[in-house]
Amino acid sequence: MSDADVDAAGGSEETDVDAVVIGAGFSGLYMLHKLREQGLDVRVYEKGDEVGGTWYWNTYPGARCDSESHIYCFSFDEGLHREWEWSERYPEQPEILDYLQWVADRLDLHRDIAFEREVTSATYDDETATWTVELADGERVRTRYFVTAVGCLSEPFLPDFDGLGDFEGEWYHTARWPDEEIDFGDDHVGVIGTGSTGIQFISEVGGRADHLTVFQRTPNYAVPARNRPLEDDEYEEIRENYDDIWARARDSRLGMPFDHEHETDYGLSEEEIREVLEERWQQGGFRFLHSFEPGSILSNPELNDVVSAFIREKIRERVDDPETAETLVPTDHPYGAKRPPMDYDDYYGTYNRDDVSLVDVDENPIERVTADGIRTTAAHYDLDMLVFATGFDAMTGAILAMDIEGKNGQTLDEKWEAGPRTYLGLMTHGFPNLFTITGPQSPSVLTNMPLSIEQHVEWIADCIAYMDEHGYDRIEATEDAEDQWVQNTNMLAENMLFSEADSWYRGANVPGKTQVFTPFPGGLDNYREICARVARDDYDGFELG
Ligand code: N01
Repeated sequence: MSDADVDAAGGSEETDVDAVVIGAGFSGLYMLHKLREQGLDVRVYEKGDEVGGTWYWNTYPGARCDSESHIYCFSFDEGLHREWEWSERYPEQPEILDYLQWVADRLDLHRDIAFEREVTSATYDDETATWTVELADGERVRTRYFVTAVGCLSEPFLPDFDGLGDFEGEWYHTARWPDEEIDFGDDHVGVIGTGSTGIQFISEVGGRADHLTVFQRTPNYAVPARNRPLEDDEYEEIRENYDDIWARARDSRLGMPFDHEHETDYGLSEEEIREVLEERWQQGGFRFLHSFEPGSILSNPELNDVVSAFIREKIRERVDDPETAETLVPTDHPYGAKRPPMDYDDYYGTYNRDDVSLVDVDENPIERVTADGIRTTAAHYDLDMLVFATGFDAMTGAILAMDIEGKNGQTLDEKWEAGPRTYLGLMTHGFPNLFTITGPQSPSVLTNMPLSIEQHVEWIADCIAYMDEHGYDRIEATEDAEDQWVQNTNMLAENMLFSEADSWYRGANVPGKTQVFTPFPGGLDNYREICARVARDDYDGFELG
């Protein structure tokens, strides 16, 4: 379809392809496969030296996925999910990476992916309706369709602590963990951050280091994951029921096929609610968040009060020292207003060890990093190694790390200055032919990611097929449709409890970032319907030409 001749090894020649896709994680791999099947000439650029995305970068000890393994995979190809067999209820990072490499091999994807290539900018030309994408090494590629598949949590956030440059020991961010095995044995290790990552890391490394000091600013509500090996017969049953499992997952709020046996909390006494919670606590994982009618824990403050109090009691029961327990008990935000972390390995029990200690840096903030540790307003902590589990510039960070210039010289940075503006999280007005997989204002991080990704990829591929069929060469979200979508997303979020936490969902973790709730909180099931209707109505809300 194109006159392209792209030199995979690089070069400065300007070349043409039908589609450029940035990133080779779940999203980029499927997008490549799908568009290639439709006969397009596709080029994927990937910063890393292998496929994997999130699971390529996040190799820190304890890294594991909170979605259950049998649904944390592609559903589009029966062969893929029938042949692969997950070993545990929740997949560990190396297993997911193996899976994605296996998928890439099976679908022969590597040949269209250029590795260790970083896209630095992309500029739209309205005359030709093409994008010129530029790489760090100077290569320029001209493409009709420009698709970002860069993930929602891929731009690491490192707080700007004074003195980090003076630190004489080793330090790491969890999302840029080194390849070589780190021996914590004789070290006094300090870890900053108690989000999902920190909780996994602390549970795993507590007891492996000479001493682990945890610097916690905000306590979190960790719910037991109840991980375990998947038995052969259990896996056989999953395989036999895959069609039903996927159908139920697609038709659910979270993209997870959990039953709602306790449909509603309406009319239940507090004691009855607690009975349900206890049962779900034993089941573990996201099934706990799903104890009642979808979304109700996140929108009903009275119910949430009971749930939050229930978890607080569980924390107090597990931690021996009452003062440590109180420091670990969250009181500043309701459960679920921040992304709920999972506890894989007795996270709270870790604090009962003599070689693990907790420092409350909300009460006594970190003043600076020194040559040999961390100084808070109350004390100095001697440390040989620092680990930053401090999260990401989420949702927009990785997209805005590239200089993207749309129509009339407007940059995406300028356009999103007061927060991202998109239509369906898929496109943004003023930037024709630019598609964002799991972009801001799509369900993404509030759902089981692979299913959300598949829906986006399929929608984009169908849209491109439609354009080809009708002879269109450009598509752009209208300003009206975008305004309505942003308003709709904000309104849904305001009716939930999300505003009661300073979370990365709202950009609150990055100093100076505009705070606005970014994912679409209306559920994957509803979102799928909306997108399908838009496509059925000849791409209602988009201008095609
Ligand atoms: O990052 P986070 P994460 N001084 O932003 C603290 C996904 N994920 O990497 O809460 C002191 O949640 C910060 O404190 P506070 C998942 O969606 C998935 O843990 O801002 N502390 C917080 O404790 C998850 O939600 C999986 O007060 C500072 C921590 O650093 C998302 O990734 C596994 C600080 C950051 O927590 C992000 O999780 C892991 C400072 N200056 C992650 N700055 C699985 O599915 C930040 N902090 C398994």
